Amino acid sequence: MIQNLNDTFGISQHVTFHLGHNGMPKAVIANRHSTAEIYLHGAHVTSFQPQGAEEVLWLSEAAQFRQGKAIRGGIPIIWPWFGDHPTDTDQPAHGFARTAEWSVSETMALPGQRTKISFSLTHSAKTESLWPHPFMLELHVTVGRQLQVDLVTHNYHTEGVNISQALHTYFNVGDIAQVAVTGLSGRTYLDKVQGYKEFPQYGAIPFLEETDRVYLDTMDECIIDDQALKRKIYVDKLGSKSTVVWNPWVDKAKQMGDFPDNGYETMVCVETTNAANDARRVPPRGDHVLTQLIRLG
Ligand code: TA6
Repeated sequence: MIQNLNDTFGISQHVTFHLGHNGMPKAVIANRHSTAEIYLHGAHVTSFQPQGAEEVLWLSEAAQFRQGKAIRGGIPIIWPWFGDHPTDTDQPAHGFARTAEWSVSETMALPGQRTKISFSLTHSAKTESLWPHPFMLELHVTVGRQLQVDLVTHNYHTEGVNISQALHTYFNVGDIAQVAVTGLSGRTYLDKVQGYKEFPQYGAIPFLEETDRVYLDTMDECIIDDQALKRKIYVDKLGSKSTVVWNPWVDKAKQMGDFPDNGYETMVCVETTNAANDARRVPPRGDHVLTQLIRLG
């Protein structure tokens, strides 16, 4: 399989394919700007590292790379529902895209020595059993000094379909006690930790306890100000009016088997979403694009 992937999609100075953790296939992007890694399992970006910089994404040391399990960290693709299934509690939280086996559909060397790789997931009997709608999902990952991730929903149905989704990105930080997220001041958020009560956001978001918030009506760029690593991570977006900010903190970290007990100290999630009142209706035979843009300041 790896040889076939390299023969078909490999591009020297840009893309090669390898067996990663637990023998799972992954694409390795290496160009003059950055390196990145994407597993075909879940079309899951697990690393993005601009040349000369620290790793930008957080990946759990206890992540389980196996069928049916989402990789903990990186950029999980949450689709076609965010959070618990709207009606059926037996369904997996955060949908099925992140545990599905995707296919590589295209690789390209772009002008300016950037690299683009695309993955696709098409409806099947298995997906129909979970979600009775014909679709094709694409993930485009463009690696330059900036990382651009586009999640494209193609509705193959003759009727519209409702989705909620996220690019659920885990960012690597030096010390959560010295991190603040800015860009959401003046917005309203639903606080999952307090039964989804609504609160206004004044100023920067500090991390002093479990933090799990859905910010509403925001097209804002967020900035992760990391004093310990002396850097800022800029998280911009398109096709989204909601942003989730999450840190599990001590107790929740302990409850997750694929998350080190102290892992909360070096990560924060800033998620580009269509969640809560920002769920989207994709028109018949229509598309919706959710884009996240990540760069260092
Ligand atoms: O995006 C935040 C959140 O919804 C949290 O409530 C927590 O459940 C997190 O996602 C991780 O969910 P997971 O299913 O990946 O363990």
